[in-house]
Amino acid sequence: MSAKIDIGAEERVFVLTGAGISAESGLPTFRDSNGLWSGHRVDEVATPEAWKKNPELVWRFYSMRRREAMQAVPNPAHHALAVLESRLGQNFFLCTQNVDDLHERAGSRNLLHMHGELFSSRCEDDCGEPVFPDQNLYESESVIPRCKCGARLRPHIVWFGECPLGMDRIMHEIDRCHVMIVIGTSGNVHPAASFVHWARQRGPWVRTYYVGPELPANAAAFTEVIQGRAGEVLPDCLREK
Ligand code: BV8
Ligand code: ZN
Repeated sequence: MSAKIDIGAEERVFVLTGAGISAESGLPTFRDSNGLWSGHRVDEVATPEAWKKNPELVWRFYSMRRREAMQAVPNPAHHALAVLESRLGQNFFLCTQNVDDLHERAGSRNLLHMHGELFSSRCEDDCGEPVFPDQNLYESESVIPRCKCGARLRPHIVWFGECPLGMDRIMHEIDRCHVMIVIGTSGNVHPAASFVHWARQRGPWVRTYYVGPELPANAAAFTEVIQGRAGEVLPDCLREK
């Protein structure tokens, strides 16, 4: 039986998830592949410079990730968070670093993708055309889609060096939470890795938990670390008293 995360009836919960929560759904994490995503280095496929240099390679990479994510299904950790949300209602907020749609498919609703979404695309020039849902695969130069303005369409992903999405909402939710639960993230990528510090700075009454099989880089900042694979330990941790 894993440790319990007790949540009071009126307490607000902020959850941050990373690639680790999707690991048991078969989606590779960044670290497990030694910093390589299917043979590609981050700076070859996940930066604005990579896009300028080789948009075809970037679209091949994200098309492969779309294909993988379409074949994946939510695991018990995703479902446990959706159950917690149904229990807490508006006192629950989920921020994910992940770009897959497994949280939505498990039923999570009050959710923010701070690093963008795999199944959305947008104009590379931000000409005003809206971000739109897009499940298509673009695997060669000739099929790279164009915006109405003539510019190329790009994945709606926050690359390294780009500004994360929803930071105002995230800061607001950190400022009012009583409990922060961080799941499956190595704590190497900022600003997400700082959220636990921002929460702790508010005062000793804020309780912070980490759930994952290895200690994250920011482990010392957590009130408690619950070691284990999220799909195995999270349902028990969050089970109602
Ligand atoms: C920004 C979309 C300014 C792409 C991603 C030096 C110091 C501090 C910061 C920087 C610095 N140098 C550069 C920076 C900035 C940079 C950064 O942090 N770089 C790092 C590498 C040093 N950050 C940025 O550029 C960000 N932008 O800073 O803008 C700003 C700041 C504040 C306010 C306004 C503006 C933008 C970063 C976003 C990049 N895009 N994703 C895509 O997915 O294709 S990041 C991407 O990699 C993921 O989204 C994720 O965030 C990250 C991988 O991290 P994790 O999710 O933690 O995954 P990882 O593989 O590392 O770890 C997996 C974990 O799961 C492990 O701990 C493992 O133990 C655990 N696990 C494994 N199995 C399980 C499990 N856990 C539970 N259950 C299991 N079964
Ligand atoms: Zn455009």
